[in-house]
Amino acid sequence: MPSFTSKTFLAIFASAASVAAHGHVKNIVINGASYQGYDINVFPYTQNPPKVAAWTASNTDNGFVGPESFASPDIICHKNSQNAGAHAVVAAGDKVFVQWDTWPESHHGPVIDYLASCGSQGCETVDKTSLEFFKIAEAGLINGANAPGQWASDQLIANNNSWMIQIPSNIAPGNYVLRHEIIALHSAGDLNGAQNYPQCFSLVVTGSGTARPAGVKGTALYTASDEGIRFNIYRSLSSYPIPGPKLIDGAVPVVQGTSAIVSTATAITGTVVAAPATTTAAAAVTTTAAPVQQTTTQAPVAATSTAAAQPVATCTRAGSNPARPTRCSGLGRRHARQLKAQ
Ligand SMILES: [Cu+2]
Repeated sequence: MPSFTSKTFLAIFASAASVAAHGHVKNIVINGASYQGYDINVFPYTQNPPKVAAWTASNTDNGFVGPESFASPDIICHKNSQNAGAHAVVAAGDKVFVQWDTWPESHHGPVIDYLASCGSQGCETVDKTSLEFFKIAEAGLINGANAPGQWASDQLIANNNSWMIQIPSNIAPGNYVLRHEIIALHSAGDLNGAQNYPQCFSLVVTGSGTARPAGVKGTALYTASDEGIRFNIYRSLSSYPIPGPKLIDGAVPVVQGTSAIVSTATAITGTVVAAPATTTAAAAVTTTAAPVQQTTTQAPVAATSTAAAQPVATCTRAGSNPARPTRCSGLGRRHARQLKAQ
């Protein structure tokens, strides 16, 4: 029987970890109806994946877009992203609860949300490079007393890897892309060390709002030298300048909470006209006090509201600063470079 070397073990561990590394949005919940996200572990390998409200992406390692790509279309809705084949409907003023499958504790940083109008043609066919994003919510440093601080990402983890977004009630009805993003700052003290994890969803917003805020192209949201992009978190902090354009008038303060799933909804295909979401099969009725249950057909994750099993093992920690991850499995050159630099 061949001996099981530590090298073999590491290889196995690394490949297993690369699957689970970082995260992606598994579903969004609107008024109790859960819409499936872009399942990056399955859809890229599926002949005819379902049309969902989430935009596609090619980051099958659950990796990130770095500052060197801020001028590339990859920053808009993640790597090689293509239009969602369908959309969800939400009324202005309503909430969209975004559920990630996991998030590593070490990857501290802000959580930022944008909308961009797709115009009357709808978001299924819009050219993503023409989208102009305006910021509807942002959260960054919560408490910086003890490095590396408490961040919006930590709040997201504590909230069952989820984030509550409220669509401002003044937004004019129409077709919009929701761009939800975590920026991980654990390496951001180095130039090009920040890691952006954008996730996009196509929405039809209903209501009687009239605001059509101006926005900026995705490729103009950030630069590598922005104060909040090149930023060292391993020190005592009193503030953090959240990057990107200013919040729009009417942006709603971020209040976190949960949104119980009472049904599973199928995203709507076809253009423009706002129809009420058709919901099916009230699969798992939960009360608002109960932990949110996963109702998609993916591997059932028994969600717990405690922070007991947060995935921190995707990045091994080493070096003089134990809080500083030096290696994230499955992630290419940046993490490799860091390892070398240690
Ligand atoms: Cu990482």
